[in-house]
Amino acid sequence: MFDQLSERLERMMKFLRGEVKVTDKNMAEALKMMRLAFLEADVNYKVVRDFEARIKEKALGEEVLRSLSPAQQVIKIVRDELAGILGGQQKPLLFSSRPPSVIMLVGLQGSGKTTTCGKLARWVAGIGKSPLLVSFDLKRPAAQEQLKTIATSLGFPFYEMTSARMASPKEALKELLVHTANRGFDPLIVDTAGRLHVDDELMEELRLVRAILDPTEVVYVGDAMTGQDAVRSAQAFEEKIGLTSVILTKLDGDARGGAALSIVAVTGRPIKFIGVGEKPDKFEVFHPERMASRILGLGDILSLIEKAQGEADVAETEEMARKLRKQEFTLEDFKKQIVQMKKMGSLSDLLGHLPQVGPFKNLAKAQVDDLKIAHFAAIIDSMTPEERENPRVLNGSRRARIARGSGRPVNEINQLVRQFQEMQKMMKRSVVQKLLGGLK
Ligand SMILES: Nc1nc2c(ncn2[C@@H]2O[C@H](COP(=O)(O)OP(=O)(O)O)[C@@H](O)[C@H]2O)c(=O)[nH]1
Ligand SMILES: [Mg+2]
Repeated sequence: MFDQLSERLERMMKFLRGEVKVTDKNMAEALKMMRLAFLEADVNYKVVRDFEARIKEKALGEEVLRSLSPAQQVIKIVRDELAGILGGQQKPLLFSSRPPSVIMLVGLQGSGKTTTCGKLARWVAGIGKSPLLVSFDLKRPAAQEQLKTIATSLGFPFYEMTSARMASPKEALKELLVHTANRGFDPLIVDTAGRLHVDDELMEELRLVRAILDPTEVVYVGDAMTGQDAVRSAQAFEEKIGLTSVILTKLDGDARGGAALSIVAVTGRPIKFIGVGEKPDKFEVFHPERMASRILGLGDILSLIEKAQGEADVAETEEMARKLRKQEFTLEDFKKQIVQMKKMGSLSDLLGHLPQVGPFKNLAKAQVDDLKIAHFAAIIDSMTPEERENPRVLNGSRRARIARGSGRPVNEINQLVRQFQEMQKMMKRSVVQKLLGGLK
């Protein structure tokens, strides 16, 4: 996610870390690096200009200049300001105190509305709600089918809306609300038609649906890959029908970050979720602060742990974090981790949350598959407790014995040990230690 932007900002931070004092001159240099990074990432120029002004003002303030590690202070300022332009505090999805809540998704064609309806239904079901799905995309017959298929495959009810019914839209919409309320569904998730461009007919249609359904949330679904185009069309939707929040999709692709970093400032609406893949579970609550850390290459350990908490043992995860911090992480722990990772989803997914430095970058691309995890576990099982504690004792004859015991070739054992050592080495780096230090 936002690889190029991250790389450039990391370079800027490295530059700052190398400076003993913060001066007008090196700040100007750092700000220039930052400005270029943002402009290249297609961030709205006004957003960049304001951002730069705020950083400059704070970074050259008294407190920073007098502090012991000015560069660190500046990095913290950059991180906080970045979190600020991403929206500050996480804003939760709103529900009506008088159910059903109505969540209406709008946006251009192909932005991911229909897919997101399914993802959102799955997410609200996860917090104990009973969603009902309906589509107002009546022009394209395939649109109804698409949402119905998604609803059915996820096991959620789908309400069939037809053009015939919509001939008298007021009645049709009221009927829908009664149906929803009587059966105890909450929320009603509403898919709508999209166009390639914003046009009056579409806006008219959406305004009508909006006026009658009185949605709790009108969510703009924007394709992050389209950068400033997504921001401009969000602005048009905001002006013509009014929005309450934003979901950005396709952040798994090579989106440069421009949409995410501009849309909140331009529309004044918070990003509540992001789509990070086509599958229904590729959906995350959007946390501005964590995203800021992630972009700056400081890693998003909190999201990682949250994800782990959903699927694994909390105490164990905390224990792992403690061991990593104290550098007591052994091969036995490594095994527990990879088995746990298997439970949590693909390794590359997970590693995307970690600091994008050193060996992790390669590991993330490595796509360790289930079979390989099983093999690694078998190898570690064939080791003695001493070997697991301290892989340095693994000489040739020990490796040969482990190979026989696990039924895996020696080169695979070498590979495992090498990966483990790389991980250990990387854990010793100060930036990771600092992050882990933030965890109790
Ligand atoms: N990679 C990726 N693809 C997505 C994401 N969200 C939606 N898509 C894909 O984008 C395409 C258009 O999605 P669709 O929901 O039909 O868009 P709609 O026209 O706005 O309803 C489909 O191929 C989806 O699978 C996402 O977060 N990541
Ligand atoms: Mg659609």
